Amino acid sequence: MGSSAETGGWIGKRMTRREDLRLLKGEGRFVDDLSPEGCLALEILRSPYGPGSITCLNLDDAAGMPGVVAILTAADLGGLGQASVNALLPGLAPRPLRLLADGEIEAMGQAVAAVVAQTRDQARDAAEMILLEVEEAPPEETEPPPALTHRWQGGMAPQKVARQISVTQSHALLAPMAMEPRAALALPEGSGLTLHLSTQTPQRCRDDLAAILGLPADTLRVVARDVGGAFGGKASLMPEDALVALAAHRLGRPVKWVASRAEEFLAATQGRGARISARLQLDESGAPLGLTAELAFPLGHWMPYSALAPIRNAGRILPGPYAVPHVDVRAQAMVTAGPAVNIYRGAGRPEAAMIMERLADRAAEAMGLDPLDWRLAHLGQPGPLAGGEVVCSGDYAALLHRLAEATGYRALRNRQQQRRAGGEVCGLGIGLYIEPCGQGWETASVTLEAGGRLVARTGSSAQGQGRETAFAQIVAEAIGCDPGRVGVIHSDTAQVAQGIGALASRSTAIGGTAMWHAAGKLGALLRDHAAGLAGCAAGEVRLSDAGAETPSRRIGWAELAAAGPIRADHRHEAAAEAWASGAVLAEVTVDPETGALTIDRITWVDDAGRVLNPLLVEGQLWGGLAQGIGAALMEQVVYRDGQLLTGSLMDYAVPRASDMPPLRMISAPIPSPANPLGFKGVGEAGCIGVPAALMNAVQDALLPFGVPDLSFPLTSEKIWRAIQRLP
Ligand code: SMO
Repeated sequence: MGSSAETGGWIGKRMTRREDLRLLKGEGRFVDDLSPEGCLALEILRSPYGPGSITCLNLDDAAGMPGVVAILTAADLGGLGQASVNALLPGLAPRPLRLLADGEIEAMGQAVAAVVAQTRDQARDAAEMILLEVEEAPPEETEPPPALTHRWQGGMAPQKVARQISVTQSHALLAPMAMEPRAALALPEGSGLTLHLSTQTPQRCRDDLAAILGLPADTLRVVARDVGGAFGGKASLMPEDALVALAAHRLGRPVKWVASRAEEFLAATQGRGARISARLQLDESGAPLGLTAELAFPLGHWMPYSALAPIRNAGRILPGPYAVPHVDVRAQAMVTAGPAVNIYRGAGRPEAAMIMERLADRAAEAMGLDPLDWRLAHLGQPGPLAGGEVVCSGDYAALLHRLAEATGYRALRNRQQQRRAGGEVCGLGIGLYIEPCGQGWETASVTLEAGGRLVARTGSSAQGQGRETAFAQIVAEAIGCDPGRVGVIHSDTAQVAQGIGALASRSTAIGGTAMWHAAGKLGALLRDHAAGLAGCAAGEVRLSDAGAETPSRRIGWAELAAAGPIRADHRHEAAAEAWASGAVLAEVTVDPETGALTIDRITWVDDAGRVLNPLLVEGQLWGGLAQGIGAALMEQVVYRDGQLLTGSLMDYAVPRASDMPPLRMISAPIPSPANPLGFKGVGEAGCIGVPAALMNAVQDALLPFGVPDLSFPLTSEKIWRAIQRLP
């Protein structure tokens, strides 16, 4: 396949993003930038009440409002099909999305009616004129049975336990905070529709919409041109997307909906929210013998496609990077009276890392060891985990040694003792993690088109990661041309009929591998073609940015393309998952008077496998770190008395540039054997290792105060109360 040695070395090159000039010049095209002729606006009436029965839904006043074209309620939705829910674990009774509440309200914020009007303001005004009365149900007295239970078990249960370490953690619900809120625009076309969606999964959205609307999938085209962030919040089809499609299909006119930020807080999917209890059994030397854990994950009141991914990820990757010969993990997922809880950057991996990292620190404390030393003594190896998953590669000891060396860890510990003696409150925290990066398949094609340009089409989508830059590098490496010759097309089902999209940190490992194979196949076709033209053997042809070099002459790209396009396709099915890993050290100082936390520095040794483009990797690490800091320090969705207190960015804190700490990143790549290029995932890592390191650092800082286990977010109030021994 590609002859990387002699051609360019595009893989590993620090290329700037080809996407950026367009975006920086304001030439990005997000859904709300599109306003076709005669486009109607859709706005949604959401229940301001929690669970209960709808006793009155009167549209009369709203229907007479200026500009109103139609109002949809559940009564108009007969005969619709269902979206899919990924059966990642057995035994789930799925609750797929419903477009509008039907008789019962299951959660505050649930959509009750959709108003379509000439303008957004008119639709909004009319929605306010709908009379909705709900008889709220009394709070449930008994917990309903879980929607799903699952157990991961493996290894021999320990016989003789010397000590048991217990930790319980509650994770706040988080809002996946994309800069661009969700948005949908549907245009009737022939017997079907074109949908512009802000989504991570265009093809699956098309298939789910086809099922819901009862239309053949090939009459629907889903396009996601620019997507302004997603983080899991746009990974699955949402009720509003389907409402827009339905309204446009019924009315025969373009219809658009763009979520307000308030709506995103009310009704977008949320992340995290689990409660986890775990116990690590140790022998007399402090070595782990077994891990038992109970995971309780909320689901919200309906289930998007990936609803089970977080609980499955959390359960299957325990005990993480440690040598624990026995695991017994019991998980349950509960339907709850809130928005759907779905994947959010990390998707279960942060929860698993958090519990193991706290157990590790507590175990070290119990054994009178430094947290680094306990870890170094009890690291596992890549290969099978006790619960059955198989980690492809990694060297956890190397990560920790590198981290200790780079930070001067032992000296930092000495310095901490001195600072403590001087009355300062300061801590060091390690976060060690493993991170599986997705399974399944992805598609790619590469075509030599008229004029000599190469066009790569990928089923992976993009929401700001730099996909076009990255995949052009892969094609250039495989073919031997310059990346500038390669155009990359994605996120349009008319151009790429089959694909999965961008989620689970899978795009480069799986989508990039598909692209590598497709480009390799095209290279072979091109060499054959050039050999025919030049009358030589294919083995004598070398491709370069100038075209095909043959013994007799050089055939330029345009000439190669002159007889018509030449295309190669590949569908890559990953035989195994690629597992990234990393180690983070957080250094923090706490002001004991106020509880205010300062992150003095974060050092991060990261094994993201073979690095395709260091600039893109660093961007992903930085972004994940920002969201990891958000989760650790400030973000939480708060409900009180059934109402949402964090309904705007005035109330829900997200990190700002000034919250970013000094960061040192050290790349320690071990190529993954799971794919030919050795790629692993990287996009979610910052949400996995960084929060765990911060938690351990804060708990370490508070050790002299004898503080019990804390939960995120570590607000100054929470830290101050802990120091003051207040509840
Ligand atoms: S949380 Mo990601 O979009 O799999």
